[in-house]
Amino acid sequence: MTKLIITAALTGAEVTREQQPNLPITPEEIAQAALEAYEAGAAVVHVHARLADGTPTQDREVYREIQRLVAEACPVIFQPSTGGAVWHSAQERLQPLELNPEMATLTTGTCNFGSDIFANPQGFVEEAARMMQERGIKPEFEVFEAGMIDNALRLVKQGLVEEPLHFNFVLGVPGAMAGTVRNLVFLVDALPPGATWTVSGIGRFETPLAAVAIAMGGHVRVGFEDNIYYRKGELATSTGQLVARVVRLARELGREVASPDEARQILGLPLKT
Ligand code: KMH
Ligand code: ZN
Repeated sequence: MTKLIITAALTGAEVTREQQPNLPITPEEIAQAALEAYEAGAAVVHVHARLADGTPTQDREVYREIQRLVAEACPVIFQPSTGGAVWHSAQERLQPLELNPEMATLTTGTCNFGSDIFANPQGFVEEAARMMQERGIKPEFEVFEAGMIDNALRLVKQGLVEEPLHFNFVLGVPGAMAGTVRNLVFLVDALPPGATWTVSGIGRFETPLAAVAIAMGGHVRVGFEDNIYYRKGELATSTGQLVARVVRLARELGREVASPDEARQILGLPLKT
């Protein structure tokens, strides 16, 4: 089976320090969390920027500093968010793409997100896809609802994205698809040949879906953006701790873990070293 790519979602836009005292916020803290996640086995870091007071920001200069410090710290694939927070404007959300990262996320449809709406109208999706294509940035399609797969395939027909595609199934966000094994299997079945996929189980869905994805030949995302607990009632100490558990699960299930360069090969990205 292909080696397992572990993505560490370090900060997100929603979790607060009050909820998770170890949440990395400053560029230095995010780079340190990236290093810990890399040392534990992560090949990709999914990054959201914050201002010093914890407010989510899509400011390219904050992302630039994070990108620089992460690259100094370790050779992971840097994957900034174009999702931002639900209240960010489309233009704010596109700013990290100006840094030409190897990858970036792109959600290909609108859905409920807790009591908010995560708006991704077609015009925004096409503009983001075009910008990524022009800059050679590989999209990771964030799928919160099944129709988002179809919309990613539409981008292929429009000539805005080249195959092979890479998807992340974000399962368990209140208001969107639940974190069930049935949903994961259904989504994987809907993928085109040659596509790669990872799963982000939100909250209590994180570890069970990680185990299923490892067994199915998919990839896994964990981290404070998705889940702040190590187990029920016990906060995790770091995203690295959550990554380390995925590595142990993978070993038990006979799956080797991909280095960043092995992940680049699996995802069809140019090698760095
Ligand atoms: N914060 C969510 C509203 C992404 O990073 O691309 C969107 C999100 C998706 O986290
Ligand atoms: Zn995100």
